[in-house]
Amino acid sequence: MAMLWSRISAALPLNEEQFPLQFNDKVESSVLEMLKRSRHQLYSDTTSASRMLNAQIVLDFSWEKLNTGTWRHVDKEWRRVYSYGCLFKVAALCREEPSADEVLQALKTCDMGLLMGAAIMDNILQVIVQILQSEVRESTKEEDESEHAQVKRIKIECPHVPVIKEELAVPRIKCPSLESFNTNYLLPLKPVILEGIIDHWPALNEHPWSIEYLRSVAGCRTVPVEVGTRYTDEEWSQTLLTVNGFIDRYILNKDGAAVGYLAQHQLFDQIPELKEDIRLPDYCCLGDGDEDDITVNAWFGPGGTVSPLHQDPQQNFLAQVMGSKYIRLYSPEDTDKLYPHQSQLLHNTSQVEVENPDTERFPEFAKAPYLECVLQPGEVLFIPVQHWHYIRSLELSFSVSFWWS
Ligand SMILES: O=C(O)CCC(=O)C(=O)O
Repeated sequence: MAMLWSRISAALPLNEEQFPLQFNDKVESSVLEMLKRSRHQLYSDTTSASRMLNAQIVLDFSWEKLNTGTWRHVDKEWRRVYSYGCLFKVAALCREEPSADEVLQALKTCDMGLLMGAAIMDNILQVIVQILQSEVRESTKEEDESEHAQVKRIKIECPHVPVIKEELAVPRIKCPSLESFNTNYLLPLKPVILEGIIDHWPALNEHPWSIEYLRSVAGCRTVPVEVGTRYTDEEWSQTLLTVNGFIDRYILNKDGAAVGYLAQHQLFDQIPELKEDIRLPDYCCLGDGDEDDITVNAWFGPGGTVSPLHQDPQQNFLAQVMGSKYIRLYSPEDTDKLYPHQSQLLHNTSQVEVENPDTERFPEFAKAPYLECVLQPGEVLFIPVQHWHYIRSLELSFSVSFWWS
């Protein structure tokens, strides 16, 4: 650990004068004063306790701002202040011979900054997180090896796998040309399974994604997790866990926990090692939007995870990397037979439990035509904009979806 601080400080500006602290007038002068004090402490001798105290004041103050009103209305300046607070806290934790526990705390602090803050100083938290991660990897190598032995013993689940009727099956096509995909599927907004278009992804080849691999690149990272069978349930909630914690609790189900789903759109920005293992499908270039506007989502969870029937405002390529999923698709033309929730928040979600519908409450549902499939690793489902989709994972599964326009 002795080298840790020298690696972190090498990523920081050389001196106080070169360390930027510019904010607009949304940030009160008392907060700016605290930030300046923390910056000064970074380059001078003082106690860890004093460094920690100042960093915590910055964090507590900005956390309050981040949690006031709706997220959309939180001023970005406060997210930047929060990131600075994280940076100063990491420095306080790592400056003097940190214990293994302090390094883990520092890693979690960086992740909180990456998730809740806004990028500062050329995304310095991302740089520091890589340094901390390599430190943690070194010190937990032995533990990882014993984990591997355990992972091999995971029981293969026997889910209820629906038999897909041929007349209802989503059509399949192998590596169509851009033009053929555009004419036959994108313009008429028809779902299709694209085969062979992600075979080159490192996630399926060089380092096939598996529990062991995810533990090795991201095990100690803190990520948001959804807890509960489906997001329409009363008991559904969100929490923060390390990827290792998520795997132990919800995949290996060590303590018999409820269903948890790592479903989020920030994972690939937060953990670049995973982003390098996937590629944007070429077909996204047929959209009008910019590449930067494509949202890439991760969906990692145990068998039995359900995404209730819902629709989204963009085109979607759902790429299956690990495990398989049962998927049903309904056209937006049949929305009136799908009984969307009345509330503004859930108006894009159907009230019907697709595989166990209440036929008395929702009599029209049985009349809605649909397509279905079991999506296997290496396959990509095109879900046209506004098409209703219901998804149940049949086993441990990792999918990546691309929302594009
Ligand atoms: O795979 C899932 O569970 C949900 C995917 C989804 O709804 C989406 O990509 O829009």
